[in-house]
Amino acid sequence: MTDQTTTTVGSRAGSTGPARHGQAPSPRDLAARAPANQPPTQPAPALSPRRPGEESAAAPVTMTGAQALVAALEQLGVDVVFGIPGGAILPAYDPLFDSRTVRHILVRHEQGAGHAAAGYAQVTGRPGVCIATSGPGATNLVTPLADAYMDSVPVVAITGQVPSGLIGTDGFQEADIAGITLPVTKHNFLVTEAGDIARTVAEAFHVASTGRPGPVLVDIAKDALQASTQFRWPVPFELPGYRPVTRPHSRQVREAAKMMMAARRPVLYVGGGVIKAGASDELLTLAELTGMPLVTTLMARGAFPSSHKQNLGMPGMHGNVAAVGALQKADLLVALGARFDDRVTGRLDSFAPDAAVVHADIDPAEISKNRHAEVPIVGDCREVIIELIAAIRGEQEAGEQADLSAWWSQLDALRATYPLGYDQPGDGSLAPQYVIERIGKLAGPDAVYVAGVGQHQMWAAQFIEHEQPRHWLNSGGLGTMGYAVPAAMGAKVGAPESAVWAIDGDGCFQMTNQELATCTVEGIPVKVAIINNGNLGMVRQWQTLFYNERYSQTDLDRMEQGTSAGTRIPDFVKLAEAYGCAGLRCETAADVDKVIKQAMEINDRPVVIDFIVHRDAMVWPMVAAGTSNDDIKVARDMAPDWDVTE
Ligand SMILES: Cc1ncc(C[n+]2csc(CCOP(=O)(O)OP(=O)(O)O)c2C)c(N)n1
Ligand SMILES: [Mg+2]
Repeated sequence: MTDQTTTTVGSRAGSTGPARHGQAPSPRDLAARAPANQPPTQPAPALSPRRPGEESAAAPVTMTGAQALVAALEQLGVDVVFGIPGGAILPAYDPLFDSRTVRHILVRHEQGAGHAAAGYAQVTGRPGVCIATSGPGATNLVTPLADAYMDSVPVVAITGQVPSGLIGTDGFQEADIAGITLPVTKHNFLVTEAGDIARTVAEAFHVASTGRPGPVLVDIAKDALQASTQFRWPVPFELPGYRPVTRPHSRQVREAAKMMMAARRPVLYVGGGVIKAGASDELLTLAELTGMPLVTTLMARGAFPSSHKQNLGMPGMHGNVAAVGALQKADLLVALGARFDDRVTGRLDSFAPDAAVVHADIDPAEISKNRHAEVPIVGDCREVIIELIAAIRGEQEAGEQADLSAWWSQLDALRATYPLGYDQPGDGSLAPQYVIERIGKLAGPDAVYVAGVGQHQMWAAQFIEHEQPRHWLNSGGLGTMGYAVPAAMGAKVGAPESAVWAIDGDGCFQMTNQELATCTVEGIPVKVAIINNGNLGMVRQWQTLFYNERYSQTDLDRMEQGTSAGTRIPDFVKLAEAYGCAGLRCETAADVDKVIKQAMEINDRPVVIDFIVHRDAMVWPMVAAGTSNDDIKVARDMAPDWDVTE
């Protein structure tokens, strides 16, 4: 840095290069992306349409730091920000009031702003933006920032800070948010000079959206927002040392291609990085060229069509037997944008014991972090796959290609013997899996599905056919209850033409449902399916299996088991109506389709459906935490026979 007024506070190692998505759109695109409820507009006239980093700037314009912040957002093509004002950030809200291109959505809790920004980013590929005031406003952003960090989502958070003279004095509403978020942001900045604001915001967008995407926080002191400055655009970056590598090393790629052609039991282990890189088309080509089986992790659902015969499904703790078995029996894993998460590997020392590993990732820090890679490839997944395709074509022309038929018959036997399934409850109550399956069928592959965290999340990953990238959003890494409603709100703002379904738990829903008020007031007609089992189902499942059915603190309602007697607290239908949403309830299998269709017809306001489901349904298969994938159970005390034949 050339001056000390912008403090760069570091973070995630390694990383990265321009992502396919997430680049700031040209201001010319602004009119096309104006929010539905505002007329298309042009960016502020006096400013140059060039991107930051380009040579030569327009003549400087005198304005306040706050105006420079808003002008920078406009120049970066930001069409929406989610936030709540307060003392320290108030100067920024004044020029924001005048912006013709940046729509501000007033949320009800800053956590909602953060998840909404992430939901927006996940469906559009562009950074999502959230704004909060200093102190408690900023600390309310910590959870969504940590969430976005774990799932590599480009989010830019802008927070007001107390005036620079008060920093360090325990001033009113002072919190060291740069310090607090240091471990959960890709990068963050503290800005104390008006003249640094525009450049820092441009840098934040660049860092958030290039290389391995992630959240970036810009904390701006109130006096910097109020001071006068000269605004120029574009502004050159000052990011020494930040040069993400996107082009893979060709020798590594050739080596990987050779191994792929020689392997007898290869598996493509596909992670969320493939979606971030926009590499789904290339992945399809690679898969069909090689005929290899593939698995798509929780974060990669939709990276490759679920309906494609080469897709074995989801691996991991609640993955299906064929997908988990494929990894365990493989002689080669080709990991693409995946990070060998413990929920996928199970006990690491018994994970895929016979496999050599090719690991391609844009973040060098991921490679060999959990599992040694025989062939490490640092690069953007799309570029890696394109080069792999070329190298494999070369190998194939030279006559190289192992016969995978024995491998496929082994996997097909597992697939046929242990398909995903569920039991209908004996007491006539609704099976939660059935509800989710029907939503997936009726809403179809063009809808965007956003899950909360718990059993319903796993069933939504399992029983909805995920056919397209950026149509499945969930909190994979952090497992944040409360993610679904605000993330669905952000997704609907980013993709207004798509139906957006939040599949939420009754526990999760109670953490952030106040954003339904935002959805109603702002005209964001999301659909929320509450899978209401009356309890913290996933925790209860562990109590059933590992704590002798001692249900300590997991019941949420006051309903009597197996009856409709008792009190619904809260009554979600009444709650929905109180928020101005349509509120529906469904308690029987016979009504499921009818109620879903009814919800699909309502598009002038948000809809909430309270699906009353069986309270004891369990997610299967399951690899118990800390155990080996080899010990997967398909039902309680029931292990698969790995040696089945067709
Ligand atoms: C913020 C937060 N607190 C606690 C947990 C631990 N936890 C994981 S799943 C779960 C239960 C979720 O209940 P619900 O939303 O009703 O979903 P269900 O499992 O019943 O489908 C809990 C408490 C968490 N993941 N996140
Ligand atoms: Mg529940």
